[in-house]
Amino acid sequence: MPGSSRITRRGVLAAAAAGAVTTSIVALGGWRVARRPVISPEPGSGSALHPGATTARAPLAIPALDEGTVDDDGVRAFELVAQAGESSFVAGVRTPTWGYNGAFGGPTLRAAQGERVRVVVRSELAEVTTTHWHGMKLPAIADGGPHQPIAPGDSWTAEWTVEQPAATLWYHPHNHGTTEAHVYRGLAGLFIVDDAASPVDAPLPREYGVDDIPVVVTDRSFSADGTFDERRRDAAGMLGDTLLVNGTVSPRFAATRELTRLRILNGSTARSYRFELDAGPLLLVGTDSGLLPEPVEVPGVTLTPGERAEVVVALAPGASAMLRSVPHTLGLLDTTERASGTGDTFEVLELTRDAATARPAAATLADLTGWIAAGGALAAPLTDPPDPDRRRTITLQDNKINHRRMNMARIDEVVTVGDRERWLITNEHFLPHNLHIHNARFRVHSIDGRAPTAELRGWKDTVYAPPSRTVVIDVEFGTSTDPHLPYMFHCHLLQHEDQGMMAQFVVVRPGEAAGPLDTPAIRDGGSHDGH
Ligand SMILES: [Cu+2]
Repeated sequence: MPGSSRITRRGVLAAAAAGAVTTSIVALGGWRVARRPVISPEPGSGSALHPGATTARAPLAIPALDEGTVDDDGVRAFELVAQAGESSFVAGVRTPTWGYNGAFGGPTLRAAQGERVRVVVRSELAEVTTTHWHGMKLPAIADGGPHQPIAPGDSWTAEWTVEQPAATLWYHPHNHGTTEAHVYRGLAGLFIVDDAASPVDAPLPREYGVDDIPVVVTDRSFSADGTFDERRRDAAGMLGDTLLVNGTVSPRFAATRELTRLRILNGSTARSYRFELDAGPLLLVGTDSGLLPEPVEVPGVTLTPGERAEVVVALAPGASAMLRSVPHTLGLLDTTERASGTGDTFEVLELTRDAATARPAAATLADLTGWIAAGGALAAPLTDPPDPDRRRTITLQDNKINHRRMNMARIDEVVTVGDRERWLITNEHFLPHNLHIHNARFRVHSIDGRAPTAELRGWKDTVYAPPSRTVVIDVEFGTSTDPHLPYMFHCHLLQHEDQGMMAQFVVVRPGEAAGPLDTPAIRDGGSHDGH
């Protein structure tokens, strides 16, 4: 580092700006290949609240890739087992955890648009759970929300046809009242959707575990006995002082190619992150629910719980880069910002590239820029949505939506299949909230009357709603209908969701009557009003 041994953000950016250690590629947008020499992390800077945790970096754990097996009937079949186990995140410390097909986290499932998929989820847990496919358009009966409980020892089968184009989706429990605890204990995995006709000529990294890397970012607090501390709560929910990235503390990924694609998921239950790269801007190629037509250079990406971003990092041989989460604002009062953890700094993931391990036949940044410049596109163009068929007003209060708490037996909204809807979401509360809509993807039309920034222009399924502002979104729902089974829309800060900040909608055919709801949870008297 020129003139400094301390790795401060300012110092790194200054070095990059001076041009001494980066090389500009002029083909498009000034994208750069980072050529900084390998650096050591600043001691103790990995976790603002957990000094000394980052002096040794560990190889980033890569969740197993599970592409299922294609049955005789042509269905791509997966099996998940929700189970309790034990993990060791810090040497010598054993932590009880939950996971799918293992002690923590879950495999990365992968299927393509147009495929029929079937997932059998068996639970070996001692309490009721569910498994929800976040971001997936699918029939309500397969959604895995609170109306599809899996009792201890039972199995549940979800089957659907993948409707949507390529996206980084994920799966996690969604049992009403215990979602935060179940996710916090470790139940979560990615579900990668590929395009039916994958643009094989697009020079985008796509080899899982080699240059296409899941980055599931979560935060935990540990008790003295090594268990996850489930009691430490702030207004936003449980804020941990230690990051687990795919379950790894202080991870390092050794890149073997110039381009590495990071599929970043904020899998935290409450914490938001502002991801930046010390070596320069982020090259954003995808948002929650799909790829952008072309890469966009952004200074950073803010992800609230449940949101995703796909970015591409370019590293020259011998170079390294640090993905950090830096202090940011959620537009809250100062005291609420602090209680929401937005002032914290984390080193999320160090990326290194050893000159000796270069793999051949991989796309370079020049390939990608040249391909885009020649008219290539990673996804369909982001055209302005058509005029909405109807508008809905959604207001957020203290653990309420439209002044009501979640009631499992109540239908809050009725959507007619095929309608394009414009939702006007206003956070009337002083706490941070976001909104996630099941069985849908949407585009952000405006925030407080202004057009969205580049990081919010793509397809989304979860959006942050700052206090006292209105976020306007144009929603496109899935094609399934069921007047008797609902989908959820809710705050994805999971403590809020558990406390009732969730509502239900059904999708019906034109002219079809909605309800009554008929699910096991309702027959068992599972109303949740006034929880
Ligand atoms: Cu909330």
